[in-house]
Amino acid sequence: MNILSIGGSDPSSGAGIQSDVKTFSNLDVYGFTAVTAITSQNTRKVTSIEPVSTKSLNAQLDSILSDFHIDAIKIGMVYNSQIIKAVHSKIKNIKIPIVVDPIIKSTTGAILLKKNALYDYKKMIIPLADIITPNKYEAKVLSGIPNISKSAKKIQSMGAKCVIITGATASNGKISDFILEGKKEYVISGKKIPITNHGSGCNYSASIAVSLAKGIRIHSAVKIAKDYVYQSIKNSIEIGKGFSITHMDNLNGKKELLDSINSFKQIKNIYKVIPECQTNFVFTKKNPKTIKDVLGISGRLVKSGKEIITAGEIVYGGSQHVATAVIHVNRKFPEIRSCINIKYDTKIISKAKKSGFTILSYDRTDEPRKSKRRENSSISWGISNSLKTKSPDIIYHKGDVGKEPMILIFGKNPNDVMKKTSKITIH
Ligand code: PXL
Repeated sequence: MNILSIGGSDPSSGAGIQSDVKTFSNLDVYGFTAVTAITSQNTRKVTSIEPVSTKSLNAQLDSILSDFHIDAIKIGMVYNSQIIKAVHSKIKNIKIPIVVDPIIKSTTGAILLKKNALYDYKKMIIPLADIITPNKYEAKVLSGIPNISKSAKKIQSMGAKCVIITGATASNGKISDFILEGKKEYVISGKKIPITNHGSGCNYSASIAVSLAKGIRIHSAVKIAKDYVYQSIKNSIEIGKGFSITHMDNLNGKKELLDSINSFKQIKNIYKVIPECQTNFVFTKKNPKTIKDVLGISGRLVKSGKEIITAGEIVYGGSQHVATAVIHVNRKFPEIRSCINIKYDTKIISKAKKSGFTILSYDRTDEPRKSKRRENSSISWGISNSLKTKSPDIIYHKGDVGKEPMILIFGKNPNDVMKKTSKITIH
């Protein structure tokens, strides 16, 4: 997949085309850019803005459009009327999804769309949009209407097919986006992190562009974008003296986990160790607090005949039980960050003993009734009760009424877990 981002250069790489290239890359898409303006800014202020010449912009767009297949376009900062006209005339006949992110002011307060260009922006950029993603402030500037629903309708009447007003409302730690998709209106809420960051708006619209390129429906695209922005704010870095810059870490973690899942699938006869409740394979960030800090497979590794299929995606919060187990072990042994669950088998335990593994176990029938009633509590109880002074390679239990016996294999990283699994399973 290839996406073209048309927008301003931000030398701090917090926003603009530099940020978009990072987002595309994080989401496994190749990013092209066409620079509309060169801004000079850091995390505290914008000190200069120089739009590029239309000749240069046209040449950049020609270079990209004449050579590459493009799956979607994102339009960000288009500073003045000349830039707007140039973008419009090059893009207007292109039949690929276009996301327009109206950039009016920077986080630090600088004007990024000239006031006298607003008319041309509404006439020439908004109609290009399959999706437009103004925040509440930008929606009001574009429509002149403070009411969210009316404002979205007004922007749609200017020619945008779908209008998403980000951060339309916020209350009780939630932030909600308002979506007007054709005639349908709906709201999608997510957790709010109450800090202003540099880059979150760009991250949102770039993620939406990736989803559109992949043919993902708007409702899901919004959820994915909200999650991406949430993670990027959570991981934001105080790299300068002003606002934090949104950032994604542990994406290598995702790749590491994926590689190890693929190697796990290649272990001979490994389908035999997949339990009834299926298998999850997890990798946590450092210092995890909740399962949202742990990468896991949303639909687990499932057995189909002698084959193992990854059902779902590798996402934060993708596992409940195995993630809970690794969080508990990680609290006592921070070097342990990965875990997999496989079917209980005495032969596997004997083999692990022979390999010198540190093996712990707990008896679920010993769990106090009070604890059992709490959702997801057995694993917390079992792990906390079994941990000793040495970090475990394996923790197992032999089940309880209606509960399947299980082996959990722990390691520093997914590759470590995969290797241990390969060593002790019967081939
Ligand atoms: O965050 C919006 C934005 C987009 N594009 C560029 C920017 C900014 C904010 O500073 O500088 C080039």
